[in-house]
Amino acid sequence: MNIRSAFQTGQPIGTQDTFAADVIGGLTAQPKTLPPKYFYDLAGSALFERITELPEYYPTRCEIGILRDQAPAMAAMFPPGCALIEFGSGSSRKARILLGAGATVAAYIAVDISGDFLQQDLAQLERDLPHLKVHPLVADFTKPFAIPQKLATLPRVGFFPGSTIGNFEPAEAAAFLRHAGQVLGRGALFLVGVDLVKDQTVLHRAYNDCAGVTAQFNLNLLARINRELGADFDLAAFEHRAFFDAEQSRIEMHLVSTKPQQVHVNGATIAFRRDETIHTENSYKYTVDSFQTLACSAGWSPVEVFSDGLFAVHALRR
Ligand code: SAH
Ligand code: AVI
Repeated sequence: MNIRSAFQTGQPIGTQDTFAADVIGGLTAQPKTLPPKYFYDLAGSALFERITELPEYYPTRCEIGILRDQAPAMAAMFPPGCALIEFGSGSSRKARILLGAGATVAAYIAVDISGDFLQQDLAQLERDLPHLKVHPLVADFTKPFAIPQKLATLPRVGFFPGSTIGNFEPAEAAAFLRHAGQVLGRGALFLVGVDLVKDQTVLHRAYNDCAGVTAQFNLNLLARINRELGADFDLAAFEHRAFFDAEQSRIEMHLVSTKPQQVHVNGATIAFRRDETIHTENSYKYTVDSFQTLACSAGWSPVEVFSDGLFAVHALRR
């Protein structure tokens, strides 16, 4: 199968009108916010990949280590001939480890909002694993999306690595887990990668790297708004700020206006005070217990936890 011919949109992921409405809605709110899903255009996805290589950003290395050690035990839980559905697949690097671990996986469905980036690595995956049906799906994973009919009868296993679940507020995370339960079906296995609460210095460094790549990733959101909505953000007049809020157990990421200024976005004028921020992302950190409690509240039962003490991959059953 040619994966380009299979490349589909699972549902409308939002037009430029939706993007504009979300941006204006966020920038006219108090405090100002922007939805983190808009980080991931082609440039943003490439910057995220660079983040995963940074010495300070431990989550990717930790999760890959856990997957390399434990993939055979995880794969032993897969029903034969299943479809592996990854939510927010990015480069699909972690799915490759699971797909190579011996289970008879019939199909890999890679769901991601970053359509241009999604296409890049899957052709190679299909060449490497010719028995596997590879199906990219450009969709917002928080909304219903259509599984291709020819794969619809396969038993499903869900995969949600990267601690992307940490980018939701806890109530949104529970809603997402319920929604994923509907997508995956009764009795399904779900592997969810979750970053653990840890030493605050380690957390702080992971989001304030010396090379400034996380700052570029954060600022790319404004660059994207300039590119796609014809806005006039002066990127030199905004600074990256990230800190750990222990009470809420989350890293907060902001863009700080370094001076009083006005920005024009899609016909709206947005005023910034000096030091006023746009809250661009939360990255919640969980303990094993606090995540299991959340999963149980959303209809999932914990069956196993694979952890190196810094990061945890939870196996859940619906
Ligand atoms: N799974 C990969 C990538 C994690 S980065 C890993 O573990 O390394 C988060 C990924 O989720 C990005 O590829 C981003 O494009 C995607 N994403 C973020 N919000 C999304 C949404 N609402 N719907 C679909 N994909 C989303
Ligand atoms: C994708 N997500 C889990 C990353 C995180 O750690 O919250 C995104 C990221 N933001 C800054 N660095 C990485």
